[in-house]
Amino acid sequence: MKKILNYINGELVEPASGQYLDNFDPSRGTVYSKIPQSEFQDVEMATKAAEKAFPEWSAKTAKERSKIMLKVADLIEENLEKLAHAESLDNGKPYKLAKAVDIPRARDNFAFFATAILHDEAPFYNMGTSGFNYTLRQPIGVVGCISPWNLPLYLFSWKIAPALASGNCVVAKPSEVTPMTAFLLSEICIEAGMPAGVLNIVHGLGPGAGQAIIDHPKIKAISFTGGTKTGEHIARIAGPKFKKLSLELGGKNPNIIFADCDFDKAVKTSVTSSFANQGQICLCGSRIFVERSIYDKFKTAFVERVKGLKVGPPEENDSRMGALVSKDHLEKVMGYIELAKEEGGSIIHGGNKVELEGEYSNGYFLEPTVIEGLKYDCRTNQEEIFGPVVTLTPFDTEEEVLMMANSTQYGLASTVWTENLNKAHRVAGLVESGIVWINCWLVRDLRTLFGGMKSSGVGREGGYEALHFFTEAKNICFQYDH
Ligand code: TXE
Repeated sequence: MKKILNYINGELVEPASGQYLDNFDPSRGTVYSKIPQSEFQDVEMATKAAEKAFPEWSAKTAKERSKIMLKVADLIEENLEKLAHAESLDNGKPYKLAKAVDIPRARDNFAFFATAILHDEAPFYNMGTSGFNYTLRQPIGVVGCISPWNLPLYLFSWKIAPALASGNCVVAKPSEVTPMTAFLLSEICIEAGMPAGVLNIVHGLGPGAGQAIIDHPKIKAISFTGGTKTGEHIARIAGPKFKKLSLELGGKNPNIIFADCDFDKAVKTSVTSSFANQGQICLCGSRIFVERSIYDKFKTAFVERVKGLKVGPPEENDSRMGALVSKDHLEKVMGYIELAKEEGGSIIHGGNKVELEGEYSNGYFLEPTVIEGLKYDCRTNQEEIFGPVVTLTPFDTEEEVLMMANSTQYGLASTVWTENLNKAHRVAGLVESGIVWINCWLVRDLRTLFGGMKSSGVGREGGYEALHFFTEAKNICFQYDH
């Protein structure tokens, strides 16, 4: 049975307690590896290593840090298939998806921030003959990165890369549910010649290793992606310690489809935005609002396409959906399907576990599920389900759909389908979300900001937003002698 190790001070080490946790293969429902059950002691060792490495790492030029990070990016690319298989096995997502999206994006995250620091500029405020001001951005020191299980290496690297690029040293904890690719990244960093202590990866539970990271007095900033409840908890602890906080939390994203949309593209893309990664992406459009005049036409076409989605073993090339990430999560999502029925919804497709044959017979598979007939403000339409479950709701006016779309506590992402330019940009400006896609979904330019409002989080990731988060800005003023 493979044992994952922590990556502390440049070495792969056992947890101080010698305790390990089971790591499940969600497609087979079996334990396939063990992960360290790290606690405060391991986080303390990692933080000491990061503190020791900080002076030298932060003193390196952008070019020197960039070189090492680009080597990591190259090694991720070289190990694409190995990493994609590991991601698929650990998370349950189709191998094809991991190979096309998750791992290439992890490589891009390292490459993007390794080069962004070679081009950054800082403001200079000229006071004419009396003097001038300039902004200095300096690394914070030791920072904490805590990431979730849905896009494991993709989101893990999305935090680590800007933190390292801007000269910080990192104590990172991936989700205990999907730790494998973070472990493989440790091996890649050693091969890339990442100096000891610059990046430390500590595996373990949230209340254990995770809590130790947010508590640690020497860890000055926390970048977190995960559930809103956990984000709330982290803010309560880290707030009074005046740590910088970046919280990327849950979503309940509206997918707004007007009658004057490009119908075929809206249907096709909505199937992907509903069920990609088994609906386990915080950006999935789980509430589909359709203008009444095309509601029936859309419903028929959408369900027809959904029927064609194969739920199967992640390794099979034609599997469009794999297993949900864990037994607990499968039960949580099934619970919401029951709730939808209690709230008066009709399941017009799916709603059942998928029983596969042979070695996959105990996997956590669920049909893509489409529900209609619910009120916009019922719990099913207000709470994050985070699985392959979407609701269809008709609307009559722009005002009505904006009221319904904006009615939840969340404000992460939204999609607007219309060929009317004025309407597209008007609605995009009025919908309460940090990210709006017009006639597309999950199109990502890494220079753009990323994040949500309301209960979807605090702060923004991406591009210079991320580099600014991981630095302290200083204004230096100089006055000429007269
Ligand atoms: O998230 P958690 P989970 C949503 C989704 C999901 C729910 C819970 O609705 O059902 O969140 O998912 C660490 N101190 N999203 O359980 O618990 C934990 O170990 C410090 C949306 O995965 O928030 C893991 O590494 N750390 C999200 C990370 O936090 C703690 C993607 C996320 O775990 C901790 C995933 C603590 N006290 C889930 N408790 C998105 N926005 O993409 C937990 N952790």
